Amino acid sequence: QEYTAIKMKVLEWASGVSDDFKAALEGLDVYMVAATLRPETMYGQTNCFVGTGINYGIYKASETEAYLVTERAARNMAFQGTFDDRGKLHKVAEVKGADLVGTKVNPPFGVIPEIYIVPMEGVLANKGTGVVSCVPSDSPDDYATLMDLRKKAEYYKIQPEWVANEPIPVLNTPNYGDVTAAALVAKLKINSQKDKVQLAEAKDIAYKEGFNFGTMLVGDYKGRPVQEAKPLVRKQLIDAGLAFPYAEPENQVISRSA
Ligand code: ZZB
Repeated sequence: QEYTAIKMKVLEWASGVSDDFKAALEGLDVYMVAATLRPETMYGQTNCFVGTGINYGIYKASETEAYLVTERAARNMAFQGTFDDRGKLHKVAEVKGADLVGTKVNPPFGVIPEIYIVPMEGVLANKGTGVVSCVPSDSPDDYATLMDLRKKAEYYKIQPEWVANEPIPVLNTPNYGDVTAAALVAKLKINSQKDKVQLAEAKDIAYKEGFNFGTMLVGDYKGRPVQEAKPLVRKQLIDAGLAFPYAEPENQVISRSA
């Protein structure tokens, strides 16, 4: 499975992280790295998800940069030549997902330049990087999760203003309009992120409709079919140093709804 790893620069840590943690990161630009199959939707990021019970590490990529991902992902990256010191892990700090909630990051190509880290229940520790970009316009899981977070901010230990961004129209599909995920969540009567079966179906439809019939509404490839724009936006992100290819070995591939 070939993902695009998206580098979200940390602008401000949540109040949950310790002073020792911050001290360990002195002099480094830290990026939370999300694995996505849909680089063309990055304009529509409203948040970024972590699993509250997942352990993350911060690994040096170069003298000046470090990436926040699961150890499993860092190991894959090391072998894929992502880090200057190929094949080696240099962990500078570790942190629990719960302590990252409220951190502010910059999403590459995002229409909204500063977004907050919030919790998602279904984030898998053994898939991608354990960091997930939230695109509620085109991912039904993300849309349903965002609605849950808004309804129960206190329960999820978040500030309401962290989830105040509305979904941003990124692409049009002839059958579901400019905010495909919202239309599908309504159509399949999905009430929350716990409605796994309907969400799996909605995701399947959203992928197919977006890829086969979608037209871009924003960015340099506005007006072009998603099928054409997808590799072009991916290349733009990579050329700008905001993303890199990340592959998941065959035996590690897991589907979100599995
Ligand atoms: C942004 C995005 C925008 C995504 C979209 C999807 C969609 P899949 O489909 O199951 O093979 N993801 C990545 N890592 C994890 C994880 N550890 N736990 C849970 N979810 C994860 O998985 C690929 C997608 O699952 C990734 O692409 C990511 O969300 C999420 F408009 O990134 B995506 C219809 C889907 N649309």
